[in-house]
Amino acid sequence: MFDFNKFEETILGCSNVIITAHKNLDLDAFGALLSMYFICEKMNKKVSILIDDIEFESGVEIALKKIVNLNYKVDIEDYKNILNYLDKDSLLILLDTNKKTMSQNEKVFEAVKKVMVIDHHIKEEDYNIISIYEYINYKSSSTCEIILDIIKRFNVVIPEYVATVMLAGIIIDTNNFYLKTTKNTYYCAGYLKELGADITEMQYLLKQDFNDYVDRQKVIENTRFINSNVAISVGEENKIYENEEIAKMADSILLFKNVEASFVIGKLDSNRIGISARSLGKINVQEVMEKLGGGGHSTDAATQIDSNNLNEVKENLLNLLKSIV
Ligand SMILES: [Mn+2]
Repeated sequence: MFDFNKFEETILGCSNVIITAHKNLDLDAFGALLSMYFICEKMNKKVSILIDDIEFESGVEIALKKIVNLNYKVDIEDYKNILNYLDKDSLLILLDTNKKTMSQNEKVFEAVKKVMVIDHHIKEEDYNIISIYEYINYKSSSTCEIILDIIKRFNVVIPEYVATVMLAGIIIDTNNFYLKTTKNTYYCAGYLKELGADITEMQYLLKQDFNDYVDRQKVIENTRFINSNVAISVGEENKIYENEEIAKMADSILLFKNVEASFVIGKLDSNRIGISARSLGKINVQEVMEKLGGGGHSTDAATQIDSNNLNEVKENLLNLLKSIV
């Protein structure tokens, strides 16, 4: 359970708040940053958002421009400027990741003494953040859903456009309310509508890039099936994929008829291959990923392998699956 008292006490007990999230911001991370900003403001804290990204995903870019046009006074700073804001009682809130190395700038962890983490990703064994308070729940659909519970609890009024961004974040992270969606997720969506989320504005945030879509379809087109219910897709030989792209393709393939589990293999860089695995629950994909050096949860797992040989990785996976399914 989220400890609202501890959360409030931690915010009230610091001199100022710096909020940050993972690199390559997505709409869940950005919605979380913005909404947490307004929560801290409501608690009368000086608050700034740390963003070091230079390029932005198209939805995030649109949202960034929009908050400037709407004249929302949100203080966004890069790492260099943030250093001027820090003292021994500053609080850093890390959102939508629980890894320092994945954060906007991991150096900030050396510059602050107090850290809070709010996230919905699996906490791995090498977790190394010493925090005053952390809430990391992989069962939550999104960081925006966790933060919306804080908004409800403290009756925070967020600007309408922030509600729009948060709703887009929930939609992205649940793949349109398919994944990790609970009663509370729908309730949050309804509450965001009440706060003024605009569906037309949201569509602009969720628009896909045509070429990315075509690239994903190419991989999906090459899906092969084992026992007709396990799908395996392999990325193109000379293409490097973002981790999230591989994960999204595995999410998409799980939606097809008969598919109980999906595995997508793709190059993450010249000598690293990633596998994302998804399951509806009957097949434990965590067991499979663990045998390949990875981890996760029974319905949502992944691994990374030092290799540049897609075929070999696929064969290893196939062999493993033959003994399981
Ligand atoms: Mn997220």
